[in-house]
Amino acid sequence: MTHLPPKPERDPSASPEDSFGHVCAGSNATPGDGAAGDDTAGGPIAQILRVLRKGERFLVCSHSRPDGDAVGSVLAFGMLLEQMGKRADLVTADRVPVAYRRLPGVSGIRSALRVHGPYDAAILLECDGLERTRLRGLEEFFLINIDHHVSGQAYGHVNWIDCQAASVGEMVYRLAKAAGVTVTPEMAACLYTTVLTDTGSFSYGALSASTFALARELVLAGADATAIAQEVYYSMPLAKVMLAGAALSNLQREGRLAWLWITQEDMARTHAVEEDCEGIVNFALGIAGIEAAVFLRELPEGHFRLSLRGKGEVDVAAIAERLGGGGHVNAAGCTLEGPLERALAEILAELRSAVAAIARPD
Ligand SMILES: [Mn+2]
Repeated sequence: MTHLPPKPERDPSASPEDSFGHVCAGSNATPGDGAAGDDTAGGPIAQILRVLRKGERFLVCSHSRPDGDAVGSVLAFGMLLEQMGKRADLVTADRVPVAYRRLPGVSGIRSALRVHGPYDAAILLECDGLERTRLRGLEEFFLINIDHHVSGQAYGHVNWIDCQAASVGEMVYRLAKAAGVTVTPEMAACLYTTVLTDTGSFSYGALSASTFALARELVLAGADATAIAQEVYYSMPLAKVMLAGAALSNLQREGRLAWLWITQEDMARTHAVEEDCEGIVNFALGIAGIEAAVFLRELPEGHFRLSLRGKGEVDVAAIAERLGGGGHVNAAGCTLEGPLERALAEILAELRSAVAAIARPD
């Protein structure tokens, strides 16, 4: 008989999972051109700095179910504004997940579903649309949209979308440098967290030599890489590990595909909350010979939330978009109708044909 963990006091609606946005479709700058075009006089960095310098009060938001990039970039943006002598209100719809609750300044992030106030602009970090925030009332503000998802849309009054950025935090770092503010150890810790988590500990995403150069600069600026990794990866609630066990007991493999799932009953039995589901899909993806993996989580109303992952050969963002979701090429999500057998049949049909289309090595 296993002793179950006490029910954690956490907001069950908070989860960082698959809060992706995705096409470098609409930026005021050339999409995906990295640092080259963004820093020019007419580029988005200059446009954003003009708005920030002119205004006094700003609202800084990110997507619902905030992940490491959302939390870290919101906090760092707040610090940037503070150094510029501005006032900043930091708001996300859901509470900050446990893994990020020890970041500097985190108590400054307010959880709300409606925003309202005398703001000179609202800054939206890593949202491919206003609805990603799950915040009401944003429409009335001057909107600054900063995103790195391939599905990024130019819905703001100023749009800076750079799909080459490893995290939105990297973009905030570039903005801070352009603004001439000091990257304090606190800001560096927040920004390092964005890079660490959005690259899966430097293992995927828009990973390049410049990602490691950025990590180096942030460590030089005072980010404690060991402490941050300990907090993010080695401080899991027991319920999360118990939930992973439940999911692993449902693990299935078929050729280069693997999948696993959890039900509402599993969630209840392990006392898990939504954010505990984050990362479970990686157990399936981590199997040798697997090209794509999916994790299905039963929602209270009987639908299934899917986390799709690929190792590079399968574009899971394209599959997720066909099914009404979205994401990155290697990491995406969507929601399908239940029951489990129906959702599985739907996603496996897509994945089987995607895997069949991969050229087999000789
Ligand atoms: Mn991100």
